[in-house]
This record gives sequence, structure tokens and C-alpha cells, in this order.
Amino acid sequence: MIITPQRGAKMGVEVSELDALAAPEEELSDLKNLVYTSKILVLKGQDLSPADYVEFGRRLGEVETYYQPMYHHPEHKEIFVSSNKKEGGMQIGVPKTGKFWHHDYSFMPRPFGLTLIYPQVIPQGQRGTLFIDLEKAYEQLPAKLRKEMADSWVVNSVRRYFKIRPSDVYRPVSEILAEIEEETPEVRHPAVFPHPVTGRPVLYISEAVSHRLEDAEGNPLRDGLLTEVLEAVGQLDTSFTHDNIHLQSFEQGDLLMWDNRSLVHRALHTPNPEPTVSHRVTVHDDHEFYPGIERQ
Ligand code: 7UC
Ligand code: FE
Repeated sequence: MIITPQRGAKMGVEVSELDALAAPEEELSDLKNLVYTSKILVLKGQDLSPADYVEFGRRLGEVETYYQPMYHHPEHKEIFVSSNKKEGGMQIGVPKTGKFWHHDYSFMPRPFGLTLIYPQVIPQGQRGTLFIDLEKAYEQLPAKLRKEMADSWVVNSVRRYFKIRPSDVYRPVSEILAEIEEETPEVRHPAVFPHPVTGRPVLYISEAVSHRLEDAEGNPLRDGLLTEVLEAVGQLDTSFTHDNIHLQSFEQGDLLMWDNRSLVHRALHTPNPEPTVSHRVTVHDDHEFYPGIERQ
């Protein structure tokens, strides 16, 4: 395994000569430690079948299967498929996923620590994923905001970005909304928690999923605080030029792996009809997502 920092980038390292399936355990544990400090790993030159890819995920921890079957790979439900490409006239997976600032699964009671993305069909035009490191951003927040956020909690819901399924056509929207609340009720997480590996506080809020801030007792925090913090860290910048924003591009054979505790991400999608397909595998690592989560 050869590790090279990404030149001129705000975060991330390239990892070449990693044999994902045959690498010894020690190398995989080095890899896992590296992801928490470097935040994004670009594993170069990977050539894995869908089955191999899931197997690699299993070597890293407990693989989480997405809760909605519409996203599943037809042969491997552990793979979440983002695709705009029809195969044999059939839509496989879901187009235009993740086009909003979010952490994966932050609307669930037990989010996972690691996200892996393995682009399969890469468009020529706009490609890549935007990232913001909220461990670093929290450190750089104005002291007043940092103090206000310190012991706060955040209430999350997927409701604003839940995608209407083909089977929802002709259903009353009120019924669909009620179903979303039933299947994925609001969850409450600490808005700041110590990263289990780096020990540094990470800010855990996102523009797409976080709806309100509360104190420990559930009293609402002041109006405007959530928006102010989202703005300060770069999640409301529609030009994507905020200093915290990193654009991660990729080429064929790259497998991206990132720290889903400290990074928010946002997919870029081609505005034109170019085909694009990406496979995602998500993994619970060896650490509690945040201290005390299992006992909540
Ligand atoms: O279609 C999508 O963008 C899926 C999104 C609502 N959830 C991904 C996740 O893991 O949080
Ligand atoms: Fe995502």
C-alpha cells in the first residue's frame, strides 16, 4: 500500500497498490486509521466485481443494507445503486441521489462510520463529489457559535429528500408523508460529539436532514442558530466557492472511502443525459458512532 497526499487538495490521500481482498488484516486496520485522519481515501486501480466489493466492505466491518429496496443492486442488496442508465429498458437503482449536503443515514437511529463509493460509469462532463470537513469547520467556527453549539442536540429527518417511488404514483401526498413519518420517524443526535478515533469534536448537522436544534432537555435553541452555523461552515453556499468546500473528482478504477462522521457530502450530477452509474457500500466500523449511542 502506497500513500500519497492529493496535491493541492484540502483533504484526502491516494492509496495505490492495495489488494482489497488479499491485503493482510494489519494493512486494513492501517487503512481504517488513515481514513479518520485523512478523511477521504482514493483507492486507485481497483477492479472488483460487485461480489468482491461487498466482500471488501465486510472486511472493513458490518455492512449496512439501505432500508429502501428501490436502491438495491439486483444481485447484491448490500450495494446502493445511483444510476440514470436504463438496462434492458429497466431502471436499476435511483437517479440523482444525494444532490444536497448530508451525512449518509444521519436520519436513522444508528448511522455508520464509513461510506464507500465505487463509480462504475463516469460521465465526461461534471463529475465528482463535494465535501466539507465538519471536524475542521467546528474548530474554525467563531467562538460564540461554537459555545452555543457545544452541548446541543439536532433533530433529523429524511422527509425533505425522500424520493417518490414509481409505486407512489397516484397516491395522495398526505398518505406518503404519513408513511415517511411512520417508517423513518425523526431522530435526535448530539449536534457535536467527540470523534471516537481522533478525539476531536465533530459538528454533526446538515442542510438536507437537520431540522432543529435543542438543548439536552429538548427545549428549542434560539431561532436562526441552525441557519447561522450551516452558513458559517459552507453548507448554504450555492456557488460552492466557500473555503471549506473540497471537490473530489475520480477516474475509472478509483474507489472512494470516507469518514461519514466528520464529512458532509453532496453529489454533483451531470445536467445532460450522459450515463452515470455509481455503487455504494456502507459500513459500521469498530467504534460506537458517538459515545453512548447504543444505550440511547
Ligand atoms: O436518494 C437519495 O439521495 C438517498 C438519500 C435520501 N439518503 C442517502 C443516505 O444514506 O442518507
Ligand atoms: Fe450520500
